[in-house]
Amino acid sequence: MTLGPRGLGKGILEFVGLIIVANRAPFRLTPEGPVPAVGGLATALLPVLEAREGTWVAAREEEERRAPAAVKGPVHLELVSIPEKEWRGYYGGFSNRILWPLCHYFLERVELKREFYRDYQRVNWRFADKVLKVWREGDVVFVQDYHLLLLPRLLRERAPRMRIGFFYHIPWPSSGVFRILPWGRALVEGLLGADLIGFHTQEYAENFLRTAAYYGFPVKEDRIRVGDRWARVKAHPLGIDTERFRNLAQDPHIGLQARGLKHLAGTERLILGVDRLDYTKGILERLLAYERFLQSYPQWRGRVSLFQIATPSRTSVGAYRELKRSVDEVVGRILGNFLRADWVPLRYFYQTYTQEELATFYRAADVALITPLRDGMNLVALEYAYTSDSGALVLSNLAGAAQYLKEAFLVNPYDLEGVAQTLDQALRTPVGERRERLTSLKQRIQALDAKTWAERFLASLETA
Ligand code: ADQ
Repeated sequence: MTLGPRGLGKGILEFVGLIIVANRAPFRLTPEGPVPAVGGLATALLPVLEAREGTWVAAREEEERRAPAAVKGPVHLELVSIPEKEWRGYYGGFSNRILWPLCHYFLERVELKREFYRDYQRVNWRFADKVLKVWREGDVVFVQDYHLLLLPRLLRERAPRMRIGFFYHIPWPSSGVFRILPWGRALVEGLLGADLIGFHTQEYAENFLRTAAYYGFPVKEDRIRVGDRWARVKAHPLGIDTERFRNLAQDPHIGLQARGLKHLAGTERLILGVDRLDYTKGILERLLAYERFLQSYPQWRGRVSLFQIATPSRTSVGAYRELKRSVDEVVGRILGNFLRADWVPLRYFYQTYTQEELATFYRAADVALITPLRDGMNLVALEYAYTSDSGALVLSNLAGAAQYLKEAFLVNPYDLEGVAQTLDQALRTPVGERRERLTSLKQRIQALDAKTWAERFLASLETA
């Protein structure tokens, strides 16, 4: 499917072409035309793709079956068709009921079913066929994330000279945990088909090196020997589009909206949580910590309000529907216990917003409470710190972002009392100190800019 001309311009590097492979396309195809996807991946990869002869390979999603065959758009898109049953095993099964919980250390949620693995293999083969169809000698292939761990090796076997990069967006767990998978060796071998493998943090990179060593691959510093070649492993953190968020931070219209939102809260201070509704994001624990905070620090009752935004996510997976019910229940309980005629302690928004609307929330909030139980990076923390003018960021020390955002108020998200205490501290911190922390945070976030991320990764791949 062609969404625009190939070869719109010249890239900085001398590649013939670039093929990005990801489970999701950078925009959804609707009968009305392409709708851009919000989030880190599209932001980070579209500019580099547009600047080259770029192709994006992704799975064709159910809702896109009725979309027009060709739509005018920014890049050349190739869709991989996947039969419904295989999609369920590959996506809802192996990706989201095995790899996702395992890599986030939710071992009791891992469902080791062989049929999931078989569908995962089949879909990775389908992706390999599609990539090989569009690949031309010299093209660089850049594969994304945990849905496609087997792909690099499948490509390497059929095109030994292909340049392959891979970025893993979620945590790579300790090797002791990864070994739980009966297919662990095959997955690691699959990934080792790549020349360069990137992770958000040094910790994940080291975990991967140890996992490869466990399966018997010789490891030398940041390199792993695979037959007669070497694969390189690197921490290469992905951040946000800082130019975009700087503009949102300065937009006077959004400033006005933010004041309106603060007025709606009706309290001295506004606390904000923004997440996909996912058990790794710690929404339930955060609500319990907030409940504890209202109990332990009664002086804040009537003076603070928590706005929790939860984006609907993976609603076809049972665990996510159960989580929704539990969150609804705790929201109801907090409101039942604390709501007063003149004070709404908590507002819960179960919906998706535009980036402008999210920026409005960021600018209105005095404190962002970002407390995932595990997270590869967490871009919301970066977006908040970059957009806020005088707010405080309370951040989980189990998010990859905590490795970089040292001036945040770091918390252990499992320690409800500790979160409540740090929330009190953040609320009491004078504006001067909050601004100083934000200035340092913004500098750190600038260094992780998403628009240069892919260029930097591809430059490392050249020399890998
Ligand atoms: P996610 O788990 O999706 O990403 P995150 O990094 O926080 O988590 O990115 C979420 C994105 O969605 C943000 O850009 C945010 O603005 C947007 N978003 C969230 N709620 C929204 C809403 N209600 N409406 C609109 N947009 C919303 C995975 C990994 C992370 C890793 C990223 C990037 O799990 O750890 O940081 O990939 O590699």
